[in-house]
Amino acid sequence: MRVGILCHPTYGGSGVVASELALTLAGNGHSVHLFSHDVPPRLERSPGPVELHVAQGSPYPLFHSTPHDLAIMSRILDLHRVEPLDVLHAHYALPHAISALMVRSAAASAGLPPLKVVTTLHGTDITLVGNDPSYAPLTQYAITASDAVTAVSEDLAARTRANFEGPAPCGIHVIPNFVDLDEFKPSGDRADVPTAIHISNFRRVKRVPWMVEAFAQALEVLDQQGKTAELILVGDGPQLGEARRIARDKGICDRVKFLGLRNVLPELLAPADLFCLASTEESFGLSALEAMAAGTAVLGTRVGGVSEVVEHGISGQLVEVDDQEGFAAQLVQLLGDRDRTAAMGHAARERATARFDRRDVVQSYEKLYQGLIAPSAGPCP
Ligand code: GMT
Repeated sequence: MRVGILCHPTYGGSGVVASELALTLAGNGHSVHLFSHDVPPRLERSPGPVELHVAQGSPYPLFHSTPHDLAIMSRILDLHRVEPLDVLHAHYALPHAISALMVRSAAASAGLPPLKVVTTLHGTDITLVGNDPSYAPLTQYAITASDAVTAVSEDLAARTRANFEGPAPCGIHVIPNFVDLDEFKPSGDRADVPTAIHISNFRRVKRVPWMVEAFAQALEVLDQQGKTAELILVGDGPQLGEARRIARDKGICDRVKFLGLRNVLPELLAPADLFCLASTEESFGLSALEAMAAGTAVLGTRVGGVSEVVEHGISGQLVEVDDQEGFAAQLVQLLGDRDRTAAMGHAARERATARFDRRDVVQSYEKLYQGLIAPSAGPCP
Protein backbone atom coordinates (compact mmCIF):
# COMPACT_ATOMS: atom_id res chain seq x y z
CA MET A 1 0.00 0.00 0.00
CA ARG A 2 1.00 3.63 -0.43
CA VAL A 3 0.40 5.43 2.82
CA GLY A 4 0.73 9.08 3.85
CA ILE A 5 0.89 9.91 7.54
CA LEU A 6 0.31 13.37 9.00
CA CYS A 7 1.42 14.22 12.52
CA HIS A 8 2.62 16.81 14.99
CA PRO A 9 6.41 16.54 15.41
CA THR A 10 6.13 15.91 19.14
CA TYR A 11 8.59 14.39 21.53
CA GLY A 12 5.88 12.07 22.94
CA GLY A 13 2.25 11.08 22.39
CA SER A 14 0.69 11.22 18.96
CA GLY A 15 3.97 12.17 17.23
CA VAL A 16 5.61 9.02 18.58
CA VAL A 17 2.71 6.74 17.65
CA ALA A 18 2.60 8.19 14.11
CA SER A 19 6.38 7.91 13.64
CA GLU A 20 6.60 4.36 14.97
CA LEU A 21 3.61 3.35 12.83
CA ALA A 22 5.27 4.86 9.75
CA LEU A 23 8.54 3.04 10.44
CA THR A 24 6.81 -0.29 11.06
CA LEU A 25 4.64 -0.03 7.94
CA ALA A 26 7.73 0.81 5.89
CA GLY A 27 9.52 -2.16 7.47
CA ASN A 28 6.57 -4.33 6.36
CA GLY A 29 7.18 -3.28 2.76
CA HIS A 30 4.64 -0.48 2.29
CA SER A 31 5.60 2.81 0.68
CA VAL A 32 5.29 5.37 3.48
CA HIS A 33 5.45 9.17 3.43
CA LEU A 34 5.32 11.16 6.66
CA PHE A 35 4.26 14.82 6.59
CA SER A 36 4.89 17.27 9.40
CA HIS A 37 6.02 20.84 9.98
CA ASP A 38 9.24 19.68 11.63
CA VAL A 39 11.23 16.46 12.04
CA PRO A 40 9.49 14.17 14.58
CA PRO A 41 12.15 13.18 17.15
CA ARG A 42 11.50 9.43 16.82
CA LEU A 43 12.08 9.61 13.09
CA GLU A 44 15.20 11.71 13.45
CA ARG A 45 16.91 8.83 15.26
CA SER A 46 15.86 6.12 12.82
CA PRO A 47 17.42 5.05 9.50
CA GLY A 48 14.04 3.44 8.55
CA PRO A 49 12.89 3.77 4.92
CA VAL A 50 10.14 6.37 5.49
CA GLU A 51 10.13 9.38 3.20
CA LEU A 52 9.86 12.44 5.44
CA HIS A 53 8.33 15.65 4.11
CA VAL A 54 8.81 18.72 6.29
CA ALA A 55 6.72 21.64 5.05
CA GLN A 56 6.82 24.91 6.94
CA GLY A 57 5.47 27.41 4.40
CA SER A 58 6.78 30.88 3.69
CA PRO A 59 6.21 33.85 5.97
CA TYR A 60 4.28 36.75 4.45
CA PRO A 61 3.41 40.04 6.21
CA LEU A 62 -0.31 39.42 5.69
CA PHE A 63 -0.18 36.19 7.72
CA HIS A 64 -0.23 36.56 11.50
CA SER A 65 1.71 33.29 11.66
CA THR A 66 3.08 31.16 8.85
CA PRO A 67 0.34 28.72 7.77
CA HIS A 68 2.37 25.52 7.71
CA ASP A 69 -0.83 23.45 7.52
CA LEU A 70 -1.52 24.89 4.06
CA ALA A 71 2.06 24.16 3.02
CA ILE A 72 1.69 20.54 4.20
CA MET A 73 -1.55 20.09 2.22
CA SER A 74 0.11 21.48 -0.90
CA ARG A 75 3.03 19.13 -0.40
CA ILE A 76 0.75 16.10 -0.13
CA LEU A 77 -1.15 17.13 -3.26
CA ASP A 78 2.11 17.56 -5.13
CA LEU A 79 3.14 14.04 -4.20
CA HIS A 80 -0.30 12.55 -4.87
CA ARG A 81 -0.26 14.00 -8.40
CA VAL A 82 2.83 11.97 -9.35
CA GLU A 83 2.76 9.05 -6.91
CA PRO A 84 -0.86 8.57 -5.79
CA LEU A 85 -1.43 7.59 -2.16
CA ASP A 86 -4.01 4.95 -1.23
CA VAL A 87 -4.50 6.14 2.34
CA LEU A 88 -3.85 9.40 4.16
CA HIS A 89 -3.73 8.77 7.91
CA ALA A 90 -4.16 11.84 10.13
CA HIS A 91 -2.93 11.66 13.73
CA TYR A 92 -4.73 14.11 16.05
CA ALA A 93 -7.99 15.57 14.78
CA LEU A 94 -6.87 19.17 14.43
CA PRO A 95 -5.59 20.29 12.10
CA HIS A 96 -4.50 17.04 10.49
CA ALA A 97 -7.85 15.37 9.85
CA ILE A 98 -9.11 18.60 8.30
CA SER A 99 -5.96 18.85 6.15
CA ALA A 100 -6.39 15.25 5.00
CA LEU A 101 -10.06 15.83 4.12
CA MET A 102 -9.11 18.93 2.17
CA VAL A 103 -6.51 16.95 0.21
CA ARG A 104 -9.08 14.22 -0.51
CA SER A 105 -11.48 16.83 -1.84
CA ALA A 106 -8.82 18.69 -3.85
CA ALA A 107 -7.65 15.42 -5.40
CA ALA A 108 -11.22 14.60 -6.44
CA SER A 109 -11.71 18.08 -7.98
CA ALA A 110 -8.49 17.70 -9.96
CA GLY A 111 -9.51 14.24 -11.26
CA LEU A 112 -6.64 12.58 -9.38
CA PRO A 113 -6.96 9.02 -8.02
CA PRO A 114 -9.14 8.82 -4.90
CA LEU A 115 -7.53 8.44 -1.49
CA LYS A 116 -9.09 7.33 1.78
CA VAL A 117 -8.78 9.36 4.98
CA VAL A 118 -8.18 7.61 8.31
CA THR A 119 -8.26 9.77 11.45
CA THR A 120 -6.75 8.60 14.74
CA LEU A 121 -8.01 10.41 17.82
CA HIS A 122 -5.35 10.63 20.53
CA GLY A 123 -7.02 12.25 23.54
CA THR A 124 -6.69 15.98 24.05
CA ASP A 125 -7.90 16.47 20.45
CA ILE A 126 -11.28 15.32 21.83
CA THR A 127 -11.19 16.01 25.57
CA LEU A 128 -9.61 19.49 25.60
CA VAL A 129 -9.05 21.00 22.16
CA GLY A 130 -11.96 19.32 20.37
CA ASN A 131 -14.38 20.18 23.15
CA ASP A 132 -13.48 23.85 23.08
CA PRO A 133 -16.38 25.74 21.42
CA SER A 134 -13.93 27.43 19.06
CA TYR A 135 -12.94 24.06 17.57
CA ALA A 136 -15.85 21.70 18.28
CA PRO A 137 -17.72 22.15 14.97
CA LEU A 138 -14.60 21.38 12.95
CA THR A 139 -13.73 18.39 15.15
CA GLN A 140 -17.28 17.13 14.56
CA TYR A 141 -16.71 17.45 10.81
CA ALA A 142 -13.41 15.52 11.08
CA ILE A 143 -15.21 12.65 12.82
CA THR A 144 -18.13 12.55 10.41
CA ALA A 145 -16.28 13.00 7.13
CA SER A 146 -13.28 10.67 7.62
CA ASP A 147 -13.51 7.31 5.86
CA ALA A 148 -12.46 5.61 9.12
CA VAL A 149 -11.96 6.89 12.66
CA THR A 150 -9.87 5.17 15.30
CA ALA A 151 -9.35 5.94 18.99
CA VAL A 152 -6.42 4.79 21.12
CA SER A 153 -8.59 3.43 23.96
CA GLU A 154 -12.13 2.28 24.71
CA ASP A 155 -12.43 5.22 27.08
CA LEU A 156 -11.55 7.74 24.38
CA ALA A 157 -13.98 6.11 21.93
CA ALA A 158 -16.75 6.33 24.54
CA ARG A 159 -15.96 9.98 25.32
CA THR A 160 -15.99 10.82 21.63
CA ARG A 161 -19.42 9.22 21.22
CA ALA A 162 -20.65 11.08 24.32
CA ASN A 163 -19.17 14.48 23.47
CA PHE A 164 -20.04 14.68 19.79
CA GLU A 165 -23.56 14.34 18.48
CA GLY A 166 -22.90 13.51 14.85
CA PRO A 167 -21.69 9.92 14.57
CA ALA A 168 -18.69 8.52 12.75
CA PRO A 169 -20.66 6.81 9.94
CA CYS A 170 -18.49 3.68 10.15
CA GLY A 171 -18.15 3.70 13.94
CA ILE A 172 -14.99 4.27 15.96
CA HIS A 173 -12.41 1.49 15.82
CA VAL A 174 -10.37 1.09 18.98
CA ILE A 175 -6.74 0.39 18.08
CA PRO A 176 -4.55 0.80 21.16
CA ASN A 177 -1.11 2.36 21.20
CA PHE A 178 1.85 0.04 21.00
CA VAL A 179 5.50 -0.27 21.93
CA ASP A 180 8.67 -1.61 20.37
CA LEU A 181 9.59 -4.39 22.79
CA ASP A 182 13.10 -4.68 21.41
CA GLU A 183 13.82 -1.02 22.03
CA PHE A 184 12.07 -0.71 25.40
CA LYS A 185 13.26 -3.67 27.43
CA PRO A 186 14.45 -4.40 30.98
CA SER A 187 18.14 -3.84 31.56
CA GLY A 188 18.53 -6.09 34.59
CA ASP A 189 20.18 -3.31 36.62
CA ARG A 190 18.32 -1.09 39.06
CA ALA A 191 19.51 2.37 40.14
CA ASP A 192 21.49 2.48 43.43
CA VAL A 193 18.73 4.47 45.14
CA PRO A 194 14.98 3.61 44.78
CA THR A 195 13.99 5.78 41.84
CA ALA A 196 10.73 7.14 40.47
CA ILE A 197 10.70 8.66 36.99
CA HIS A 198 8.25 10.83 35.06
CA ILE A 199 8.44 11.79 31.39
CA SER A 200 6.08 14.28 29.77
CA ASN A 201 5.54 17.63 28.09
CA PHE A 202 4.91 19.27 31.50
CA ARG A 203 1.53 20.60 30.40
CA ARG A 204 -1.01 21.43 33.12
CA VAL A 205 -2.91 18.18 32.41
CA LYS A 206 0.18 16.19 33.56
CA ARG A 207 0.15 17.85 37.03
CA VAL A 208 3.89 17.59 37.59
CA PRO A 209 3.92 20.15 40.47
CA TRP A 210 1.23 18.07 42.26
CA MET A 211 3.41 15.00 41.81
CA VAL A 212 6.47 16.78 43.26
CA GLU A 213 4.35 17.76 46.30
CA ALA A 214 3.28 14.13 46.74
CA PHE A 215 6.91 13.03 46.43
CA ALA A 216 7.89 15.53 49.16
CA GLN A 217 5.19 14.00 51.45
CA ALA A 218 6.48 10.51 50.70
CA LEU A 219 10.08 11.50 51.44
CA GLU A 220 9.10 12.67 54.94
CA VAL A 221 7.78 9.18 55.73
CA LEU A 222 10.65 7.36 54.00
CA ASP A 223 13.16 9.49 55.94
CA GLN A 224 11.44 8.49 59.22
CA GLN A 225 11.82 4.86 58.13
CA GLY A 226 15.53 5.44 57.48
CA LYS A 227 15.00 5.02 53.72
CA THR A 228 15.51 7.36 50.80
CA ALA A 229 14.39 7.80 47.19
CA GLU A 230 14.94 9.94 44.11
CA LEU A 231 12.59 11.45 41.50
CA ILE A 232 13.82 11.97 37.94
CA LEU A 233 11.80 14.38 35.77
CA VAL A 234 12.37 14.19 32.02
CA GLY A 235 10.92 16.65 29.51
CA ASP A 236 10.08 20.31 29.31
CA GLY A 237 6.96 22.45 29.14
CA PRO A 238 4.82 25.11 30.77
CA GLN A 239 4.82 23.72 34.33
CA LEU A 240 8.53 22.96 34.61
CA GLY A 241 9.25 26.20 36.51
CA GLU A 242 6.43 25.57 38.99
CA ALA A 243 7.66 22.01 39.61
CA ARG A 244 11.18 23.31 40.22
CA ARG A 245 9.88 26.00 42.60
CA ILE A 246 8.00 23.39 44.66
CA ALA A 247 11.07 21.15 44.89
CA ARG A 248 13.05 24.15 46.17
CA ASP A 249 10.34 25.28 48.64
CA LYS A 250 10.03 21.75 50.04
CA GLY A 251 13.81 21.53 50.43
CA ILE A 252 14.12 18.41 48.26
CA CYS A 253 16.24 19.73 45.37
CA ASP A 254 18.89 17.13 46.14
CA ARG A 255 16.32 14.32 45.59
CA VAL A 256 14.63 15.65 42.42
CA LYS A 257 16.63 15.66 39.19
CA PHE A 258 15.39 17.73 36.26
CA LEU A 259 16.90 16.31 33.05
CA GLY A 260 15.05 18.37 30.41
CA LEU A 261 14.36 16.89 26.95
CA ARG A 262 16.20 13.61 26.35
CA ASN A 263 16.26 11.12 23.52
CA VAL A 264 17.39 8.11 25.55
CA LEU A 265 14.09 7.04 27.08
CA PRO A 266 14.71 3.26 27.12
CA GLU A 267 18.01 3.82 28.96
CA LEU A 268 16.33 6.13 31.48
CA LEU A 269 13.26 3.96 32.06
CA ALA A 270 14.81 0.52 32.51
CA PRO A 271 16.81 1.18 35.74
CA ALA A 272 13.92 3.06 37.44
CA ASP A 273 11.78 1.26 40.03
CA LEU A 274 8.64 3.19 39.27
CA PHE A 275 7.08 5.33 36.54
CA CYS A 276 4.75 8.06 37.86
CA LEU A 277 1.86 9.64 35.99
CA ALA A 278 -0.39 12.06 37.90
CA SER A 279 -2.48 13.35 34.98
CA THR A 280 -5.99 14.71 35.31
CA GLU A 281 -6.78 13.34 31.82
CA GLU A 282 -4.99 10.61 29.91
CA SER A 283 -6.60 8.81 27.00
CA PHE A 284 -3.98 6.05 27.07
CA GLY A 285 -0.62 6.95 28.67
CA LEU A 286 1.95 5.92 26.06
CA SER A 287 4.87 6.85 28.31
CA ALA A 288 3.48 4.49 30.98
CA LEU A 289 3.35 1.70 28.40
CA GLU A 290 6.96 2.37 27.37
CA ALA A 291 7.95 2.16 31.05
CA MET A 292 6.07 -1.13 31.41
CA ALA A 293 7.86 -2.58 28.40
CA ALA A 294 11.13 -1.58 30.09
CA GLY A 295 10.07 -3.64 33.13
CA THR A 296 9.14 -0.64 35.29
CA ALA A 297 5.99 -0.65 37.44
CA VAL A 298 3.57 2.29 37.17
CA LEU A 299 1.93 4.51 39.76
CA GLY A 300 -0.82 6.47 38.07
CA THR A 301 -4.13 8.22 38.48
CA ARG A 302 -7.28 6.33 37.54
CA VAL A 303 -8.28 8.55 34.62
CA GLY A 304 -9.30 8.00 31.00
CA GLY A 305 -7.77 4.91 29.42
CA VAL A 306 -4.95 4.40 31.94
CA SER A 307 -6.68 1.40 33.55
CA GLU A 308 -6.84 -0.24 30.09
CA VAL A 309 -3.02 -0.17 30.11
CA VAL A 310 -2.01 -0.63 33.77
CA GLU A 311 -3.76 -3.42 35.72
CA HIS A 312 -4.23 -2.07 39.22
CA GLY A 313 -2.39 -4.18 41.80
CA ILE A 314 -0.55 -6.24 39.16
CA SER A 315 1.54 -4.08 36.85
CA GLY A 316 1.21 -1.01 39.04
CA GLN A 317 -1.10 0.95 41.32
CA LEU A 318 -3.80 3.45 40.41
CA VAL A 319 -5.21 6.06 42.79
CA GLU A 320 -8.16 8.42 42.47
CA VAL A 321 -7.33 11.62 40.64
CA ASP A 322 -7.60 13.98 43.64
CA ASP A 323 -6.08 11.66 46.21
CA GLN A 324 -2.67 13.25 46.71
CA GLU A 325 -2.25 11.56 50.10
CA GLY A 326 -3.01 8.19 48.52
CA PHE A 327 -0.48 8.91 45.76
CA ALA A 328 2.14 9.78 48.41
CA ALA A 329 1.28 6.64 50.41
CA GLN A 330 1.75 4.48 47.30
CA LEU A 331 5.10 6.17 46.66
CA VAL A 332 6.15 5.19 50.18
CA GLN A 333 5.07 1.57 49.69
CA LEU A 334 6.41 1.12 46.18
CA LEU A 335 9.75 2.87 46.68
CA GLY A 336 10.12 1.37 50.15
CA ASP A 337 9.76 -2.24 48.97
CA ARG A 338 11.90 -2.67 45.87
CA ASP A 339 11.36 -6.44 45.56
CA ARG A 340 7.57 -6.10 45.41
CA THR A 341 7.86 -3.24 42.93
CA ALA A 342 10.29 -5.23 40.78
CA ALA A 343 7.74 -8.09 40.66
CA MET A 344 5.14 -5.57 39.42
CA GLY A 345 7.67 -4.38 36.85
CA HIS A 346 8.02 -7.95 35.64
CA ALA A 347 4.23 -8.25 35.32
CA ALA A 348 4.20 -4.91 33.50
CA ARG A 349 6.63 -6.23 30.87
CA GLU A 350 4.44 -9.31 30.41
CA ARG A 351 1.34 -7.19 29.89
CA ALA A 352 3.10 -4.95 27.38
CA THR A 353 4.22 -8.07 25.49
CA ALA A 354 0.81 -9.75 25.53
CA ARG A 355 -1.33 -6.75 24.62
CA PHE A 356 0.66 -3.93 23.07
CA ASP A 357 3.34 -5.46 20.85
CA ARG A 358 4.08 -3.08 17.97
CA ARG A 359 3.97 -5.88 15.37
CA ASP A 360 0.49 -7.05 16.40
CA VAL A 361 -1.09 -3.63 16.73
CA VAL A 362 0.28 -2.36 13.42
CA GLN A 363 -1.43 -5.33 11.74
CA SER A 364 -4.75 -3.88 12.92
CA TYR A 365 -3.97 -0.65 11.07
CA GLU A 366 -2.95 -2.61 7.97
CA LYS A 367 -6.25 -4.52 8.04
CA LEU A 368 -8.16 -1.26 8.41
CA TYR A 369 -6.40 0.25 5.38
CA GLN A 370 -6.98 -2.90 3.34
CA GLY A 371 -10.66 -2.87 4.27
CA LEU A 372 -10.89 0.65 2.85
CA ILE A 373 -9.01 0.23 -0.41
CA ALA A 374 -9.70 -3.36 -1.50
CA PRO A 375 -11.54 -3.38 -4.86
CA SER A 376 -14.41 -5.22 -3.19
CA ALA A 377 -14.53 -2.77 -0.24
CA GLY A 378 -17.90 -1.40 0.80
CA PRO A 379 -18.38 2.08 2.30
CA CYS A 380 -17.05 0.91 5.70
CA PRO A 381 -13.85 -1.04 6.43
O1 GMT B 1 -0.25 13.93 26.49
C1 GMT B 1 -0.20 14.89 25.73
O2 GMT B 1 -0.43 16.03 26.06
C2 GMT B 1 0.18 14.66 24.30
C3 GMT B 1 -0.91 13.94 23.58
C4 GMT B 1 -0.60 13.89 22.10
O3 GMT B 1 -1.53 13.89 21.34
O4 GMT B 1 0.54 13.87 21.67
O5 GMT B 1 -1.02 12.64 24.14
C5 GMT B 1 -2.21 11.96 23.91
O6 GMT B 1 -1.93 10.95 22.95
C6 GMT B 1 -1.07 9.91 23.39
C7 GMT B 1 -0.81 8.97 22.23
O7 GMT B 1 -1.97 8.40 21.75
C8 GMT B 1 -1.71 9.20 24.60
O8 GMT B 1 -0.87 8.17 25.03
C9 GMT B 1 -1.90 10.23 25.72
O9 GMT B 1 -2.57 9.59 26.79
C10 GMT B 1 -2.74 11.39 25.22
N1 GMT B 1 -2.75 12.44 26.24
C11 GMT B 1 -3.85 12.77 26.92
O10 GMT B 1 -4.93 12.26 26.75
C12 GMT B 1 -3.66 13.85 27.94
